[in-house]
Amino acid sequence: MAADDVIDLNTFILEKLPPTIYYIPEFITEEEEKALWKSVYDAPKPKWTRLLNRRLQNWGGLPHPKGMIAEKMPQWLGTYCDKIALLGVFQDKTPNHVLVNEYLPGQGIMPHTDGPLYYPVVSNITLGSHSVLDFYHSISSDADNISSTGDTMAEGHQVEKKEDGNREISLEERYIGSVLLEPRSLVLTMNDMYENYLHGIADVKKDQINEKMANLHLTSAVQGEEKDRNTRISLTIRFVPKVLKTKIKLGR
Ligand SMILES: O=C(O)CCC(=O)C(=O)O
Repeated sequence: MAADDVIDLNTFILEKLPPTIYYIPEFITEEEEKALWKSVYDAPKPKWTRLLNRRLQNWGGLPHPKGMIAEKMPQWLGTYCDKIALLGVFQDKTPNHVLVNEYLPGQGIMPHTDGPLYYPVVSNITLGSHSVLDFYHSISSDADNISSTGDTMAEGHQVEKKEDGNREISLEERYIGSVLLEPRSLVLTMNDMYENYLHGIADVKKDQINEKMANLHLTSAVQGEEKDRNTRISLTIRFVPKVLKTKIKLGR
């Protein structure tokens, strides 16, 4: 998508999933993708946080219930915060927080909701490899993992008690569909889909393209095809409304 192209979001809405998800292919150019990739790997080593199953970088500050102490967004990310702000999905706000996730083949993120620290819209740019974002019904907010990293949920088989009985509902049964994330694409998740559904990425090394992927018409993939995953970088771009005005004072 050229920098001055006007994006009509209606063209990119995914009708097969609950409202509202937009999938915009080729949101950035190959040159932009290369430059972003280089900036991620040029970041100082201490910028990386290593989790059990992936690494991440946090830009813009650390979101906290009492408010985020904002840090200046570097220009290489600020450009995309501005570009996404122009889509209007954050109303008059400009995203002020970016999480960079690195996934090697076989790494994923446990199903989770993004929780109340963020304005309820999330945008994700994909670099490098494709991946598959899966969505699940959430049946109880107590049992959901309200975390911005998707890592506090116990690994393994996840089941929850149904409120009206004893039967447990497995994650598999709560699965509603997926979005194939191709390199350079942007996905926007908001409304019911943000508030009431979990999203996650399976820790697999390849994906079988299938009819549960709600955006196949907007991708180059063919049903039945098997795609190997390579290293993927995602930029999760959000707006944190509660920012502390006071700066931390060092010394006297
Ligand atoms: O990598 C992605 O596209 C999803 C990342 C995510 O869900 C998160 O950072 O909370």
